[in-house]
Amino acid sequence: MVRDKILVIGASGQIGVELTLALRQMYGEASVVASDLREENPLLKGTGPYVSMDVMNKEMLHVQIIRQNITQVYHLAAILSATGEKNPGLAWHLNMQGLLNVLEIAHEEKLHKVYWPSSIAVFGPTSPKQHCPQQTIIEPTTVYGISKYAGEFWCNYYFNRYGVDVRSLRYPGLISYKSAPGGGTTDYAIEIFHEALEEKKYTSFLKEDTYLPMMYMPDAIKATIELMEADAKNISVRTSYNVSSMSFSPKEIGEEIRKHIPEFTMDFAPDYRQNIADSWPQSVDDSVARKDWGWQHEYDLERMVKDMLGNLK
Ligand code: NAD
Ligand code: AKB
Repeated sequence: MVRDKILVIGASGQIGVELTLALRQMYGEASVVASDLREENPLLKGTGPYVSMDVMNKEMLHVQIIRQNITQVYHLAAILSATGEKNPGLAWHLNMQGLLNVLEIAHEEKLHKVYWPSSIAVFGPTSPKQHCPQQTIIEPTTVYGISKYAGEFWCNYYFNRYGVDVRSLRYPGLISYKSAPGGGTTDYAIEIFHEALEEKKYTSFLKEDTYLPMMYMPDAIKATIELMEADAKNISVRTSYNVSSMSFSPKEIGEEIRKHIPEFTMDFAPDYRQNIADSWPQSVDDSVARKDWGWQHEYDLERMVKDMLGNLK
């Protein structure tokens, strides 16, 4: 059996840091090359190889993949929903061209597998709000959502046309404490912990009753690795899988935090991100992922809040 060598693109980001560390535990430090446009995240230093790289530079990406004998790529570099609305052209350019560069090289170099995350942002105001199904009306209204939906179909295209084994998850908003979030609409659910511990109060940029699908990072890493380890014959979705674990509103997470920090108070000052949140479903149905490759989450709101506060303290 050929030993896999992995390249993580966007390794210094919120997901990249934790995914790189998890992959290094599984495959060995030297077998996972971290790369990013920005400097190496301090948590990655000394844990394995790092290269500074721009995914938009296709030649450099190609050279690195050949030079390092890469067989799998996890492509995480993207501009997220809130930042994307500030510069739609740039978000479209990075989110699309970066993915096309990876898919084209994966095809040319016959890479074993590619991972690329999509998002619940593919759904729009016309999608069902509750238990949004795997297949449904999908009319995204943010540039981020449009780029993710188009990306899903590029993945499907490269799988069907060239046999590139590319796999994908539609992550909900991800909550974590190791690495800072990168400009999403769901970032309030991370900021709230830091402010609760430091200031004992938080002003949410989303209204108190805005429910969104969310997931704790350990579950997101578990889902990613389980999908990538699954037998190819069990992968029936080559666009991107819905995955879900919890759904809550700013008010609900505030109340859960107050169980641990009784003096914590919240107020609400919705900004431009409210429109983005209002366009997304409140919960998603991930029964296809559960049936195909046995997906099961571990963290609900209560367990996640306890773990976040314990680690941030
Ligand atoms: P992030 O912004 O924290 O990290 C992205 C990383 O990509 C950053 O370190 C950035 O420096 C790097 N990057 C940007 N441009 C680059 C380029 N041209 N070349 C190389 N690296 C570049 O984002 P994240 O939250 O870790 O998200 C990773 C992926 O997961 C993205 O595709 C995102 O859309 C998706 N996703 C994230 C969430 C979430 O809640 N975090 C939810 C759904 C989907
Ligand atoms: C964002 O809010 O942009 C991300 C996402 C749900 O894709 N967290």
